[in-house]
Amino acid sequence: MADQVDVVVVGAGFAGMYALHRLRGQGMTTRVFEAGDGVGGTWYWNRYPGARCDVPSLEYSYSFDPDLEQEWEWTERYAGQPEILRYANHVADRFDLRRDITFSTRVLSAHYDEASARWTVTTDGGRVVEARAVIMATGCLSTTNTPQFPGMDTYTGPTYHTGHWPHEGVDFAGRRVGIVGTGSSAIQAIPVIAEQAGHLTVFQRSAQYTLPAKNHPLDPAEQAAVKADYRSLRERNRTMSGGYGALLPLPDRSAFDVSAEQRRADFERQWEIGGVYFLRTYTDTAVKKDANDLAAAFVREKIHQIVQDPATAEALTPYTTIGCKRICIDSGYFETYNRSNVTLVDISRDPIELTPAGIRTGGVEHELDAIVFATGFDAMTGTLMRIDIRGRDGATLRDAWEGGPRTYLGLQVPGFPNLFTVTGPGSPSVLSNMIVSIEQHVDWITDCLVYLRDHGVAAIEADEASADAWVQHVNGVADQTLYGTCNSWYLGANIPGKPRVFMPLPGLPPYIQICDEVAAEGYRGFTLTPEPAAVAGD
Ligand code: N01
Repeated sequence: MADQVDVVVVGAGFAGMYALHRLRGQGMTTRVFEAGDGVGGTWYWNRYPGARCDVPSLEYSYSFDPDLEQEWEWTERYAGQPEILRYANHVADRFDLRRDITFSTRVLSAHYDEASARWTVTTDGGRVVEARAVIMATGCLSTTNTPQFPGMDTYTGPTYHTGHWPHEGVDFAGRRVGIVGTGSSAIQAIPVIAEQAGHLTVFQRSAQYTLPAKNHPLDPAEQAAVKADYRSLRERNRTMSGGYGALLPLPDRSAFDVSAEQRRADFERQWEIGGVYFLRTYTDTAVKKDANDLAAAFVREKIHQIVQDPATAEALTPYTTIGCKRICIDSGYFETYNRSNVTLVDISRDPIELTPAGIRTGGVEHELDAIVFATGFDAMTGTLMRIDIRGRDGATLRDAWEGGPRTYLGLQVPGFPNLFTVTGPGSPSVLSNMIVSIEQHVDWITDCLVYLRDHGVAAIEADEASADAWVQHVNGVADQTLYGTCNSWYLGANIPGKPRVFMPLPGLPPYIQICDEVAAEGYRGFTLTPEPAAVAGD
Protein backbone atom coordinates (compact mmCIF):
# COMPACT_ATOMS: atom_id res chain seq x y z
CA MET A 1 0.00 0.00 0.00
CA ALA A 2 1.33 3.41 -0.95
CA ASP A 3 2.21 5.93 1.76
CA GLN A 4 -0.03 8.99 1.73
CA VAL A 5 1.31 12.53 2.11
CA ASP A 6 0.15 15.97 1.13
CA VAL A 7 3.24 16.81 -0.87
CA VAL A 8 6.24 15.00 -2.36
CA VAL A 9 9.30 17.16 -2.91
CA VAL A 10 12.01 15.88 -5.25
CA GLY A 11 15.48 17.08 -4.23
CA ALA A 12 17.01 18.28 -0.97
CA GLY A 13 19.09 21.17 -2.22
CA PHE A 14 18.32 24.71 -1.13
CA ALA A 15 14.92 24.56 -2.88
CA GLY A 16 13.81 21.23 -1.43
CA MET A 17 14.96 22.09 2.08
CA TYR A 18 13.11 25.38 2.11
CA ALA A 19 9.99 23.78 0.58
CA LEU A 20 9.97 21.19 3.36
CA HIS A 21 10.33 23.88 6.01
CA ARG A 22 7.52 26.02 4.59
CA LEU A 23 5.10 23.14 3.98
CA ARG A 24 5.63 21.81 7.48
CA GLY A 25 4.88 25.28 8.79
CA GLN A 26 1.49 24.97 7.09
CA GLY A 27 0.82 21.56 8.63
CA MET A 28 1.25 19.68 5.37
CA THR A 29 2.73 16.20 5.51
CA THR A 30 5.72 16.14 3.21
CA ARG A 31 8.19 13.52 1.98
CA VAL A 32 11.42 14.65 0.31
CA PHE A 33 13.41 12.27 -1.88
CA GLU A 34 17.06 13.00 -2.49
CA ALA A 35 19.48 11.04 -4.71
CA GLY A 36 22.54 12.02 -2.66
CA ASP A 37 23.24 10.83 0.85
CA GLY A 38 23.18 14.38 2.18
CA VAL A 39 21.54 17.78 1.67
CA GLY A 40 22.96 20.62 -0.43
CA GLY A 41 22.08 19.74 -4.04
CA THR A 42 24.54 21.40 -6.38
CA TRP A 43 26.92 22.00 -3.47
CA TYR A 44 26.71 18.34 -2.51
CA TRP A 45 27.73 17.10 -5.97
CA ASN A 46 30.10 19.79 -7.25
CA ARG A 47 33.10 19.10 -5.01
CA TYR A 48 35.75 19.70 -7.67
CA PRO A 49 38.88 21.57 -6.54
CA GLY A 50 38.30 25.33 -6.46
CA ALA A 51 34.46 25.15 -6.51
CA ARG A 52 33.16 28.47 -5.27
CA CYS A 53 30.02 30.58 -5.59
CA ASP A 54 30.00 33.66 -7.83
CA VAL A 55 27.42 35.50 -5.71
CA PRO A 56 28.77 37.11 -2.52
CA SER A 57 28.10 34.88 0.49
CA LEU A 58 26.25 37.58 2.40
CA GLU A 59 23.73 37.58 -0.43
CA TYR A 60 23.81 33.88 -1.35
CA SER A 61 22.03 32.71 1.78
CA TYR A 62 18.49 32.15 3.01
CA SER A 63 16.61 35.24 4.13
CA PHE A 64 13.54 33.51 5.60
CA ASP A 65 14.73 33.31 9.18
CA PRO A 66 16.23 36.41 10.84
CA ASP A 67 17.97 34.33 13.54
CA LEU A 68 19.56 32.02 10.97
CA GLU A 69 21.01 34.89 8.98
CA GLN A 70 22.35 36.49 12.17
CA GLU A 71 23.98 33.40 13.65
CA TRP A 72 25.75 32.10 10.54
CA GLU A 73 29.20 33.65 10.01
CA TRP A 74 30.62 33.60 6.47
CA THR A 75 34.39 33.57 6.26
CA GLU A 76 34.98 34.71 2.67
CA ARG A 77 33.55 37.22 0.23
CA TYR A 78 32.71 34.32 -2.11
CA ALA A 79 32.16 31.12 -0.16
CA GLY A 80 33.83 27.93 -1.31
CA GLN A 81 31.86 24.71 -1.80
CA PRO A 82 32.83 23.16 1.59
CA GLU A 83 31.56 26.22 3.47
CA ILE A 84 28.27 26.35 1.54
CA LEU A 85 27.75 22.64 2.15
CA ARG A 86 28.38 23.20 5.89
CA TYR A 87 25.77 25.95 5.77
CA ALA A 88 23.25 23.62 4.08
CA ASN A 89 23.88 21.00 6.76
CA HIS A 90 23.52 23.60 9.48
CA VAL A 91 20.12 24.58 8.08
CA ALA A 92 19.04 20.92 7.90
CA ASP A 93 20.01 20.41 11.55
CA ARG A 94 18.66 23.69 12.83
CA PHE A 95 15.21 23.10 11.34
CA ASP A 96 15.27 19.34 11.96
CA LEU A 97 14.70 18.66 8.28
CA ARG A 98 16.33 15.22 7.91
CA ARG A 99 13.49 13.25 9.45
CA ASP A 100 11.30 13.94 6.41
CA ILE A 101 14.02 13.40 3.81
CA THR A 102 14.74 9.99 2.31
CA PHE A 103 18.36 10.06 1.13
CA SER A 104 20.14 7.92 -1.47
CA THR A 105 16.83 7.58 -3.29
CA ARG A 106 16.05 8.66 -6.83
CA VAL A 107 12.52 9.34 -8.02
CA LEU A 108 11.88 7.28 -11.15
CA SER A 109 8.33 8.26 -11.97
CA ALA A 110 5.45 10.52 -11.04
CA HIS A 111 2.02 9.68 -12.49
CA TYR A 112 -1.15 11.72 -12.06
CA ASP A 113 -4.59 10.22 -11.56
CA GLU A 114 -7.30 12.68 -12.56
CA ALA A 115 -10.13 10.92 -10.71
CA SER A 116 -8.47 11.21 -7.33
CA ALA A 117 -6.41 14.31 -8.22
CA ARG A 118 -3.38 12.59 -6.73
CA TRP A 119 0.14 11.82 -7.88
CA THR A 120 1.79 8.43 -7.44
CA VAL A 121 5.55 8.74 -7.03
CA THR A 122 7.83 5.72 -7.36
CA THR A 123 11.48 5.56 -6.33
CA ASP A 124 14.43 3.39 -7.33
CA GLY A 125 14.11 1.64 -3.97
CA GLY A 126 10.62 0.50 -4.96
CA ARG A 127 8.88 2.89 -2.59
CA VAL A 128 5.50 4.23 -3.70
CA VAL A 129 4.03 7.40 -2.25
CA GLU A 130 0.77 9.14 -3.14
CA ALA A 131 0.51 12.89 -2.82
CA ARG A 132 -1.81 15.75 -3.64
CA ALA A 133 1.05 17.79 -5.07
CA VAL A 134 4.57 17.22 -6.34
CA ILE A 135 7.27 19.87 -6.21
CA MET A 136 10.24 19.31 -8.50
CA ALA A 137 13.09 20.93 -6.59
CA THR A 138 15.54 19.16 -8.86
CA GLY A 139 17.90 22.05 -9.60
CA CYS A 140 18.85 23.63 -12.90
CA LEU A 141 22.34 22.14 -13.21
CA SER A 142 21.95 18.67 -11.76
CA THR A 143 22.27 16.32 -14.73
CA THR A 144 25.86 16.25 -15.94
CA ASN A 145 26.78 16.22 -19.62
CA THR A 146 29.58 13.92 -20.68
CA PRO A 147 29.84 13.99 -24.48
CA GLN A 148 30.40 10.59 -26.01
CA PHE A 149 33.81 11.25 -27.56
CA PRO A 150 35.12 8.63 -30.00
CA GLY A 151 37.23 6.06 -28.18
CA MET A 152 35.58 6.94 -24.86
CA ASP A 153 35.63 3.32 -23.67
CA THR A 154 39.20 2.67 -24.69
CA TYR A 155 40.92 5.08 -22.26
CA THR A 156 42.49 3.06 -19.45
CA GLY A 157 43.04 5.80 -16.83
CA PRO A 158 40.50 7.25 -14.39
CA THR A 159 38.01 9.89 -15.55
CA TYR A 160 36.10 12.42 -13.47
CA HIS A 161 33.28 14.90 -14.06
CA THR A 162 33.42 18.20 -12.14
CA GLY A 163 29.70 17.94 -11.42
CA HIS A 164 30.00 14.52 -9.84
CA TRP A 165 33.27 14.72 -7.94
CA PRO A 166 34.41 11.90 -5.58
CA HIS A 167 33.69 12.75 -1.96
CA GLU A 168 37.13 11.65 -0.85
CA GLY A 169 38.80 14.04 -3.32
CA VAL A 170 41.38 13.16 -5.96
CA ASP A 171 45.15 13.27 -5.52
CA PHE A 172 46.68 14.58 -8.76
CA ALA A 173 50.19 14.98 -7.30
CA GLY A 174 52.80 14.31 -9.95
CA ARG A 175 50.25 13.05 -12.49
CA ARG A 176 49.67 14.08 -16.09
CA VAL A 177 46.12 15.42 -16.05
CA GLY A 178 43.91 16.48 -18.95
CA ILE A 179 40.83 18.67 -18.52
CA VAL A 180 38.19 19.04 -21.23
CA GLY A 181 36.19 22.28 -21.18
CA THR A 182 36.76 25.86 -20.12
CA GLY A 183 33.43 26.90 -18.56
CA SER A 184 32.90 28.12 -14.98
CA SER A 185 33.77 24.76 -13.42
CA ALA A 186 37.00 24.29 -15.37
CA ILE A 187 38.05 27.89 -14.85
CA GLN A 188 37.82 27.40 -11.09
CA ALA A 189 39.41 23.94 -11.11
CA ILE A 190 42.33 24.62 -13.49
CA PRO A 191 44.41 26.88 -11.18
CA VAL A 192 44.05 24.43 -8.27
CA ILE A 193 44.73 21.26 -10.28
CA ALA A 194 47.73 22.97 -11.94
CA GLU A 195 49.30 23.45 -8.51
CA GLN A 196 48.98 19.75 -7.71
CA ALA A 197 49.54 18.02 -11.02
CA GLY A 198 52.82 17.05 -12.64
CA HIS A 199 51.41 18.46 -15.86
CA LEU A 200 47.99 19.83 -16.80
CA THR A 201 46.74 19.92 -20.39
CA VAL A 202 43.63 22.02 -21.00
CA PHE A 203 41.52 21.09 -24.04
CA GLN A 204 39.59 24.22 -25.03
CA ARG A 205 36.84 24.32 -27.64
CA SER A 206 35.81 27.96 -27.03
CA ALA A 207 37.71 30.74 -25.31
CA GLN A 208 35.74 32.10 -22.37
CA TYR A 209 35.50 35.49 -20.68
CA THR A 210 36.35 35.33 -17.03
CA LEU A 211 36.79 38.09 -14.48
CA PRO A 212 38.92 38.04 -11.36
CA ALA A 213 36.82 37.21 -8.29
CA LYS A 214 39.13 39.19 -5.97
CA ASN A 215 37.96 36.85 -3.30
CA HIS A 216 39.16 37.66 0.22
CA PRO A 217 38.39 36.89 3.85
CA LEU A 218 35.27 38.75 4.92
CA ASP A 219 35.92 41.76 7.07
CA PRO A 220 34.03 41.15 10.36
CA ALA A 221 33.05 44.83 10.43
CA GLU A 222 31.53 44.56 6.93
CA GLN A 223 29.62 41.42 7.91
CA ALA A 224 28.36 43.07 11.10
CA ALA A 225 27.24 46.15 9.15
CA VAL A 226 25.24 44.02 6.70
CA LYS A 227 23.68 42.03 9.55
CA ALA A 228 22.70 45.21 11.36
CA ASP A 229 20.42 46.01 8.44
CA TYR A 230 19.98 42.64 6.72
CA ARG A 231 16.28 43.18 5.93
CA SER A 232 17.08 46.23 3.90
CA LEU A 233 19.72 44.35 1.84
CA ARG A 234 17.28 41.51 1.21
CA GLU A 235 14.58 43.95 0.13
CA ARG A 236 16.92 45.83 -2.17
CA ASN A 237 18.14 42.60 -3.71
CA ARG A 238 14.60 41.70 -4.70
CA THR A 239 14.54 44.94 -6.71
CA MET A 240 17.77 44.06 -8.54
CA SER A 241 17.50 42.44 -11.95
CA GLY A 242 19.55 39.41 -10.85
CA GLY A 243 18.38 39.29 -7.24
CA TYR A 244 21.73 40.37 -5.85
CA GLY A 245 24.28 43.13 -6.10
CA ALA A 246 22.81 45.66 -3.70
CA LEU A 247 26.04 45.70 -1.66
CA LEU A 248 27.55 47.97 -4.30
CA PRO A 249 26.10 51.04 -6.05
CA LEU A 250 24.43 50.72 -9.45
CA PRO A 251 25.91 52.55 -12.44
CA ASP A 252 24.19 55.77 -13.44
CA ARG A 253 25.70 56.54 -16.84
CA SER A 254 26.32 55.08 -20.26
CA ALA A 255 29.75 53.99 -21.49
CA PHE A 256 29.40 56.76 -24.06
CA ASP A 257 28.89 59.51 -21.50
CA VAL A 258 32.59 59.56 -20.62
CA SER A 259 35.92 60.12 -22.37
CA ALA A 260 38.06 57.16 -23.47
CA GLU A 261 40.49 57.88 -20.60
CA GLN A 262 37.74 58.00 -18.02
CA ARG A 263 36.31 54.77 -19.42
CA ARG A 264 39.63 52.97 -19.05
CA ALA A 265 39.84 54.18 -15.45
CA ASP A 266 36.26 53.04 -14.79
CA PHE A 267 36.85 49.59 -16.27
CA GLU A 268 40.09 49.28 -14.30
CA ARG A 269 38.29 50.20 -11.07
CA GLN A 270 35.53 47.63 -11.69
CA TRP A 271 38.11 44.98 -12.63
CA GLU A 272 39.80 45.57 -9.28
CA ILE A 273 36.46 45.37 -7.41
CA GLY A 274 36.21 41.90 -8.92
CA GLY A 275 33.36 39.54 -9.72
CA VAL A 276 30.55 40.15 -12.15
CA TYR A 277 30.37 43.80 -11.11
CA PHE A 278 32.58 44.48 -14.12
CA LEU A 279 29.48 44.10 -16.31
CA ARG A 280 27.90 46.85 -14.23
CA THR A 281 30.52 49.45 -15.07
CA TYR A 282 27.89 51.36 -17.06
CA THR A 283 24.15 51.16 -17.47
CA ASP A 284 24.59 49.73 -20.97
CA THR A 285 27.59 47.36 -20.70
CA ALA A 286 25.41 44.31 -20.20
CA VAL A 287 22.59 45.26 -22.55
CA LYS A 288 23.84 47.29 -25.56
CA LYS A 289 26.16 45.76 -28.13
CA ASP A 290 28.34 48.85 -28.68
CA ALA A 291 28.90 49.39 -24.94
CA ASN A 292 29.43 45.66 -24.45
CA ASP A 293 32.10 45.70 -27.19
CA LEU A 294 34.10 48.25 -25.16
CA ALA A 295 33.97 46.09 -22.04
CA ALA A 296 34.91 42.98 -24.03
CA ALA A 297 37.88 44.78 -25.64
CA PHE A 298 39.14 45.77 -22.19
CA VAL A 299 39.04 42.15 -21.02
CA ARG A 300 40.83 41.00 -24.18
CA GLU A 301 43.62 43.47 -23.45
CA LYS A 302 43.86 42.15 -19.90
CA ILE A 303 44.27 38.59 -21.19
CA HIS A 304 47.18 39.67 -23.39
CA GLN A 305 48.75 41.57 -20.48
CA ILE A 306 48.51 38.61 -18.11
CA VAL A 307 49.38 35.66 -20.36
CA GLN A 308 53.06 35.83 -21.32
CA ASP A 309 53.06 33.60 -24.41
CA PRO A 310 51.34 35.60 -27.20
CA ALA A 311 50.01 32.51 -29.02
CA THR A 312 48.48 31.10 -25.83
CA ALA A 313 47.06 34.53 -24.97
CA GLU A 314 45.44 34.76 -28.39
CA ALA A 315 43.99 31.25 -28.13
CA LEU A 316 42.48 32.22 -24.76
CA THR A 317 40.90 35.39 -26.17
CA PRO A 318 37.15 35.32 -26.88
CA TYR A 319 35.58 37.57 -29.50
CA THR A 320 31.92 37.04 -28.61
CA THR A 321 29.60 39.25 -26.57
CA ILE A 322 30.78 39.38 -22.97
CA GLY A 323 28.10 38.03 -20.65
CA CYS A 324 26.22 36.24 -23.45
CA LYS A 325 27.41 32.93 -22.09
CA ARG A 326 27.30 32.78 -18.34
CA ILE A 327 30.25 34.92 -17.26
CA CYS A 328 32.89 33.15 -15.16
CA ILE A 329 34.80 34.51 -12.22
CA ASP A 330 38.14 33.09 -11.26
CA SER A 331 41.11 33.14 -8.95
CA GLY A 332 44.30 33.21 -11.04
CA TYR A 333 42.91 31.54 -14.19
CA PHE A 334 44.84 33.37 -16.91
CA GLU A 335 47.96 33.52 -14.71
CA THR A 336 47.93 29.71 -14.60
CA TYR A 337 48.93 29.57 -18.28
CA ASN A 338 52.27 31.15 -17.34
CA ARG A 339 53.19 28.01 -15.40
CA SER A 340 55.65 25.67 -17.06
CA ASN A 341 53.48 22.62 -16.22
CA VAL A 342 50.34 23.87 -18.04
CA THR A 343 49.59 23.52 -21.77
CA LEU A 344 46.59 24.85 -23.65
CA VAL A 345 45.36 22.81 -26.60
CA ASP A 346 42.92 24.56 -28.92
CA ILE A 347 40.40 21.97 -30.12
CA SER A 348 38.06 24.41 -31.85
CA ARG A 349 38.93 22.92 -35.25
CA ASP A 350 40.06 19.44 -34.24
CA PRO A 351 37.62 17.54 -32.04
CA ILE A 352 39.15 15.17 -29.53
CA GLU A 353 39.13 11.41 -29.39
CA LEU A 354 40.17 9.24 -26.49
CA THR A 355 42.84 6.59 -26.86
CA PRO A 356 43.97 3.94 -24.35
CA ALA A 357 46.75 6.33 -23.25
CA GLY A 358 45.04 9.72 -23.34
CA ILE A 359 43.52 12.20 -25.79
CA ARG A 360 44.32 12.62 -29.47
CA THR A 361 43.53 15.81 -31.38
CA GLY A 362 45.00 17.42 -34.48
CA GLY A 363 47.09 14.32 -35.10
CA VAL A 364 48.87 14.60 -31.72
CA GLU A 365 48.36 12.17 -28.85
CA HIS A 366 48.58 13.59 -25.32
CA GLU A 367 49.37 10.88 -22.80
CA LEU A 368 47.39 11.39 -19.61
CA ASP A 369 47.18 9.66 -16.22
CA ALA A 370 43.69 11.10 -15.56
CA ILE A 371 41.04 13.02 -17.47
CA VAL A 372 38.62 15.57 -15.99
CA PHE A 373 35.46 16.34 -17.94
CA ALA A 374 34.33 19.86 -17.13
CA THR A 375 31.74 19.61 -19.87
CA GLY A 376 28.75 21.03 -18.04
CA PHE A 377 25.15 20.00 -17.68
CA ASP A 378 21.94 19.20 -19.51
CA ALA A 379 20.66 22.37 -17.91
CA MET A 380 17.18 23.23 -16.64
CA THR A 381 15.29 20.42 -18.37
CA GLY A 382 17.70 17.46 -18.23
CA THR A 383 16.74 16.16 -14.82
CA LEU A 384 12.99 16.61 -15.34
CA MET A 385 13.12 14.83 -18.70
CA ARG A 386 14.86 11.82 -17.16
CA ILE A 387 11.99 11.21 -14.74
CA ASP A 388 8.92 9.45 -16.16
CA ILE A 389 6.43 12.23 -15.46
CA ARG A 390 2.87 11.62 -16.69
CA GLY A 391 0.07 14.08 -16.26
CA ARG A 392 -3.60 14.03 -17.26
CA ASP A 393 -4.55 11.19 -19.65
CA GLY A 394 -1.08 9.68 -19.27
CA ALA A 395 0.57 12.47 -21.30
CA THR A 396 4.32 12.52 -20.71
CA LEU A 397 6.42 15.56 -19.94
CA ARG A 398 8.96 14.27 -22.47
CA ASP A 399 6.33 14.57 -25.22
CA ALA A 400 4.99 17.86 -23.90
CA TRP A 401 8.49 19.36 -24.06
CA GLU A 402 9.68 17.66 -27.22
CA GLY A 403 9.93 21.03 -28.96
CA GLY A 404 11.41 22.73 -25.90
CA PRO A 405 10.20 23.54 -22.40
CA ARG A 406 6.80 25.23 -22.18
CA THR A 407 5.57 26.53 -18.84
CA TYR A 408 3.39 29.19 -17.32
CA LEU A 409 5.52 31.41 -15.05
CA GLY A 410 8.18 28.69 -14.98
CA LEU A 411 6.01 27.14 -12.27
CA GLN A 412 3.59 24.82 -14.02
CA VAL A 413 3.09 22.90 -17.26
CA PRO A 414 -0.37 22.54 -18.88
CA GLY A 415 -1.62 18.97 -18.53
CA PHE A 416 0.25 18.38 -15.26
CA PRO A 417 -2.06 19.57 -12.45
CA ASN A 418 -0.56 20.12 -8.99
CA LEU A 419 2.96 19.58 -10.32
CA PHE A 420 5.25 22.54 -9.67
CA THR A 421 8.78 23.29 -10.80
CA VAL A 422 11.07 25.40 -8.64
CA THR A 423 13.17 27.83 -10.72
CA GLY A 424 11.96 26.04 -13.83
CA PRO A 425 12.39 27.13 -17.45
CA GLY A 426 10.53 30.38 -18.06
CA SER A 427 11.50 31.83 -14.67
CA PRO A 428 14.56 33.99 -13.81
CA SER A 429 16.32 31.02 -12.17
CA VAL A 430 19.91 30.78 -13.45
CA LEU A 431 19.96 34.46 -14.42
CA SER A 432 19.38 35.37 -10.79
CA ASN A 433 20.66 34.72 -7.30
CA MET A 434 19.29 31.19 -7.02
CA ILE A 435 18.46 31.44 -3.33
CA VAL A 436 16.37 34.58 -3.82
CA SER A 437 14.49 32.90 -6.68
CA ILE A 438 14.09 29.68 -4.73
CA GLU A 439 12.55 31.49 -1.77
CA GLN A 440 10.21 33.43 -4.05
CA HIS A 441 9.09 30.26 -5.85
CA VAL A 442 8.66 28.15 -2.74
CA ASP A 443 6.70 30.94 -1.04
CA TRP A 444 4.43 31.25 -4.08
CA ILE A 445 3.87 27.48 -4.33
CA THR A 446 3.23 27.13 -0.59
CA ASP A 447 0.74 30.02 -0.63
CA CYS A 448 -0.93 28.39 -3.63
CA LEU A 449 -1.27 25.01 -1.87
CA VAL A 450 -2.69 26.72 1.21
CA TYR A 451 -5.19 28.53 -1.02
CA LEU A 452 -6.26 25.24 -2.64
CA ARG A 453 -6.71 23.63 0.77
CA ASP A 454 -8.62 26.56 2.21
CA HIS A 455 -10.90 26.91 -0.83
CA GLY A 456 -11.70 23.24 -1.35
CA VAL A 457 -9.79 23.07 -4.62
CA ALA A 458 -8.57 19.64 -5.70
CA ALA A 459 -6.34 20.67 -8.56
CA ILE A 460 -4.67 23.66 -10.16
CA GLU A 461 -3.44 23.51 -13.72
CA ALA A 462 -1.86 26.08 -16.02
CA ASP A 463 -4.03 26.86 -19.06
CA GLU A 464 -2.65 26.11 -22.52
CA ALA A 465 -3.22 29.72 -23.58
CA SER A 466 -1.36 31.02 -20.52
CA ALA A 467 1.66 28.86 -21.31
CA ASP A 468 1.63 29.97 -24.97
CA ALA A 469 1.48 33.62 -23.95
CA TRP A 470 4.18 33.08 -21.32
CA VAL A 471 6.60 31.43 -23.75
CA GLN A 472 6.05 34.39 -26.09
CA HIS A 473 6.68 36.79 -23.22
CA VAL A 474 9.96 35.06 -22.25
CA ASN A 475 11.16 35.08 -25.85
CA GLY A 476 10.15 38.73 -26.23
CA VAL A 477 12.13 39.75 -23.15
CA ALA A 478 15.16 37.61 -24.16
CA ASP A 479 15.09 39.13 -27.67
CA GLN A 480 15.75 42.54 -26.15
CA THR A 481 18.98 41.30 -24.54
CA LEU A 482 22.34 40.17 -25.90
CA TYR A 483 21.81 36.55 -24.84
CA GLY A 484 20.77 35.44 -28.30
CA THR A 485 24.12 36.49 -29.84
CA CYS A 486 26.00 33.28 -28.96
CA ASN A 487 25.52 29.57 -28.38
CA SER A 488 25.07 28.83 -24.69
CA TRP A 489 23.52 26.30 -22.37
CA TYR A 490 20.83 28.93 -21.64
CA LEU A 491 19.63 28.02 -25.15
CA GLY A 492 20.28 24.30 -24.83
CA ALA A 493 23.03 24.70 -27.45
CA ASN A 494 25.54 22.57 -25.50
CA ILE A 495 23.53 19.36 -25.90
CA PRO A 496 23.34 17.86 -29.41
CA GLY A 497 19.71 17.59 -30.52
CA LYS A 498 18.28 19.67 -27.67
CA PRO A 499 15.67 22.14 -28.97
CA ARG A 500 17.00 25.69 -29.02
CA VAL A 501 14.78 27.69 -26.71
CA PHE A 502 16.01 30.47 -24.45
CA MET A 503 15.05 28.92 -21.13
CA PRO A 504 15.50 31.44 -18.29
CA LEU A 505 13.62 34.75 -18.08
CA PRO A 506 15.80 37.86 -17.66
CA GLY A 507 14.67 40.29 -14.95
CA LEU A 508 13.58 39.24 -11.48
CA PRO A 509 11.55 42.26 -10.19
CA PRO A 510 8.91 42.35 -12.95
CA TYR A 511 8.63 38.59 -12.70
CA ILE A 512 7.95 38.75 -8.94
CA GLN A 513 5.30 41.37 -9.60
CA ILE A 514 3.55 39.22 -12.21
CA CYS A 515 3.58 36.15 -9.91
CA ASP A 516 2.11 38.22 -7.08
CA GLU A 517 -0.61 39.65 -9.32
CA VAL A 518 -1.54 36.23 -10.69
CA ALA A 519 -2.01 34.90 -7.14
CA ALA A 520 -3.88 38.02 -5.97
CA GLU A 521 -6.33 37.57 -8.86
CA GLY A 522 -7.25 34.05 -7.73
CA TYR A 523 -4.59 32.36 -9.88
CA ARG A 524 -5.24 34.06 -13.20
CA GLY A 525 -4.34 31.83 -16.13
CA PHE A 526 -4.82 28.60 -14.19
CA THR A 527 -7.86 26.33 -14.04
CA LEU A 528 -8.93 25.39 -10.52
CA THR A 529 -10.96 22.20 -10.11
CA PRO A 530 -13.08 21.95 -6.94
CA GLU A 531 -12.95 18.96 -4.60
CA PRO A 532 -15.78 16.46 -5.42
CA ALA A 533 -17.29 17.12 -1.98
CA ALA A 534 -17.37 20.84 -2.62
CA VAL A 535 -19.21 20.20 -5.92
CA ALA A 536 -21.70 17.90 -4.20
CA GLY A 537 -22.35 20.51 -1.54
CA ASP A 538 -23.04 23.31 -4.05
O1 N01 B 1 29.76 23.96 -17.81
P1 N01 B 1 29.69 24.85 -19.14
P2 N01 B 1 30.32 24.35 -16.37
N1 N01 B 1 33.93 18.96 -26.88
O2 N01 B 1 28.60 24.28 -19.96
C1 N01 B 1 33.06 22.34 -23.16
C2 N01 B 1 27.30 27.09 -13.03
N2 N01 B 1 28.54 27.13 -12.26
O3 N01 B 1 30.15 23.16 -15.49
O4 N01 B 1 32.03 26.52 -24.71
C3 N01 B 1 34.72 19.87 -26.30
O5 N01 B 1 29.65 26.30 -18.84
C4 N01 B 1 32.37 23.63 -23.47
O6 N01 B 1 32.87 24.17 -24.66
P3 N01 B 1 31.97 25.25 -25.51
C5 N01 B 1 27.27 28.29 -13.95
O7 N01 B 1 25.96 28.71 -14.12
C6 N01 B 1 28.69 28.15 -11.41
O8 N01 B 1 31.64 24.95 -16.47
O9 N01 B 1 30.57 24.69 -25.56
N3 N01 B 1 34.37 20.69 -25.33
C7 N01 B 1 32.72 24.44 -22.22
O10 N01 B 1 34.00 24.98 -22.30
C8 N01 B 1 27.85 27.71 -15.20
O11 N01 B 1 27.57 28.43 -16.37
C9 N01 B 1 29.85 28.28 -10.72
O12 N01 B 1 32.62 25.33 -26.82
C10 N01 B 1 33.12 20.58 -24.88
C11 N01 B 1 32.67 23.37 -21.13
O13 N01 B 1 32.85 22.12 -21.78
C12 N01 B 1 27.23 26.34 -15.19
O14 N01 B 1 27.29 25.93 -13.83
C13 N01 B 1 30.86 27.36 -10.87
C14 N01 B 1 32.20 19.64 -25.40
C15 N01 B 1 31.34 23.33 -20.42
O15 N01 B 1 31.10 24.55 -19.82
C16 N01 B 1 27.92 25.31 -16.03
O16 N01 B 1 29.34 25.47 -15.88
C17 N01 B 1 30.67 26.30 -11.74
C18 N01 B 1 32.66 18.82 -26.46
N4 N01 B 1 31.85 17.93 -27.03
C19 N01 B 1 29.49 26.19 -12.44
N5 N01 B 1 31.04 19.78 -24.74
C20 N01 B 1 30.00 29.44 -9.82
O17 N01 B 1 29.15 29.79 -9.05
C21 N01 B 1 31.22 20.75 -23.85
N6 N01 B 1 32.46 21.24 -23.92
C22 N01 B 1 31.22 30.20 -9.94
